[in-house]
Amino acid sequence: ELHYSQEINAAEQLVDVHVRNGHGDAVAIHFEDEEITYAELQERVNRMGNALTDLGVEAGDRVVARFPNRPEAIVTCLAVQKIGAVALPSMKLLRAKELRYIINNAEASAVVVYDGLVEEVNNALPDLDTVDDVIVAQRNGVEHDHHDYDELLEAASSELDAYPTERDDLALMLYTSGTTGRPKGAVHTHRHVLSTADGYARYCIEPTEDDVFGGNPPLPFAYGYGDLVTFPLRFGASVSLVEDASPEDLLEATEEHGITVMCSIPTGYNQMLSQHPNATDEYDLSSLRLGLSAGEPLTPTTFENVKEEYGIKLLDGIGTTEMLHIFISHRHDEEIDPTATGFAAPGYEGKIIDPDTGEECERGEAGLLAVRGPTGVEYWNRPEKQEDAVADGWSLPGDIFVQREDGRFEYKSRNDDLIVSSGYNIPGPEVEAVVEEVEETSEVAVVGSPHEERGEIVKAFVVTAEGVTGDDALVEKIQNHVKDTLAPYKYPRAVEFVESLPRTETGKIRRTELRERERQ
Ligand code: 3SK
Repeated sequence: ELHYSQEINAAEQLVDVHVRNGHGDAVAIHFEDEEITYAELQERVNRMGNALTDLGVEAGDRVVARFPNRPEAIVTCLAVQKIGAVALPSMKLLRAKELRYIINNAEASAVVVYDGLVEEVNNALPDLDTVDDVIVAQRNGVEHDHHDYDELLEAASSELDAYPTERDDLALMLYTSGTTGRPKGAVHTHRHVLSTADGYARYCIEPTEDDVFGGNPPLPFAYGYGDLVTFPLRFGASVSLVEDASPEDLLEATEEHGITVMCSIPTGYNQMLSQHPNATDEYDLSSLRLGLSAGEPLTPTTFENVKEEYGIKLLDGIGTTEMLHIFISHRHDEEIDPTATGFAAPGYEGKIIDPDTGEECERGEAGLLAVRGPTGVEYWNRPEKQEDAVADGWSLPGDIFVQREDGRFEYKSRNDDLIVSSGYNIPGPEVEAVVEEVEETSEVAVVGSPHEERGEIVKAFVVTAEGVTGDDALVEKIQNHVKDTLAPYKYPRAVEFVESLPRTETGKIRRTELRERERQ
């Protein structure tokens, strides 16, 4: 079990502790040509924390951080936590409609945003009920009439003592797409944040000060936040940040910054392998010691290809935004069976239950995964969702697994309508609702269809309106409408026109039947 003192502040633990321990000159963040030491990171965090306080942000307030993977994202989240407020990193692809819902639901008081991402904030702003301040980091010359990030930092004091937060005070809030279409805010305490590093990372990855974490999961994705913020900083290591990293960027960053622990999703590894089949001839990748993979199921083929090409093991894991990070994984130094996800991570317990009765299944029997440990599910203002996600203190991530005789957990499928495509969680019903807005459609069902590179793709089955023919022009119209309304990764890459949709006696769409049809 992990123990934390009553008064503890995650930001202080991730930065100030290292400076106090004489590690201030060590590099914390590599970004482009810049090397930001722990002492410099502390100064930026302090200035940002003071700037936010000067604007009126108080302990407990929610502050949105909307950035690609850049140092300002880390500075903002840590500054918010250091003053006792709650950091709410926002996925950069979100459109005004989604931002409006999230920001109003969280009742956020401020938004800190990269200028390249300010447009959707401006579009949402007239309907934001609680936001008093918008702070823009102007990096591309985008004109704005908000507070300027650099000016605020320059004017603010560089001295800041951490707010005396308690271990169960909120530190981080991440929105997750459920199957209902309305995102839910998963909230996490200072203790939760630290425990992801002190359990899973400490034992499964065993980071040292010499490690350089790098990769492409976005920081607002719980997986990215852990891999690229909490883990490197907890262990006095460093992170190589790359904005919108392509496979080539990651290989280049590995050579330039000496990445030792690569973090990506299976799609990311497959793209690196297919786009750069001779990567070891092109780049010096000798610094790599381990790869982390999550976000979607890892196939044994990808595991073997990465091992053969880069000479490293891929450590697969499953986590959820609700649990903040990985709860099932192998350890890097044990024999990895690539046909299984691994064992319950240190501090966690897992079991398989019958989805109907809740009874524990026998080893070898498929059922619903239930987990518990140092992190747990807590939604912001959504008690009805809390009940669905937790049973008797066990969190139910919604995946079907088998626990083998040797204790390893083997992934089978999702138990609900969430589509997992290239690591993005996409609720089918949310896309359905938007496709239905196209006037030429009458009925729509959206499911995941297996795809070699992306794991799954979003597929829409569409019954057209009376007298309308389903043709390529209509496919394009549907796709563009979804791209314009929701985050573009949610658009249906496949559209099939059908006469009717399979329904239950009570009229519910039988998505399971469509999913099964796709899998044949
Ligand atoms: O998708 C996952 O497996 C995952 C892993 C770590 C943290 C969060 C998530 C959703």
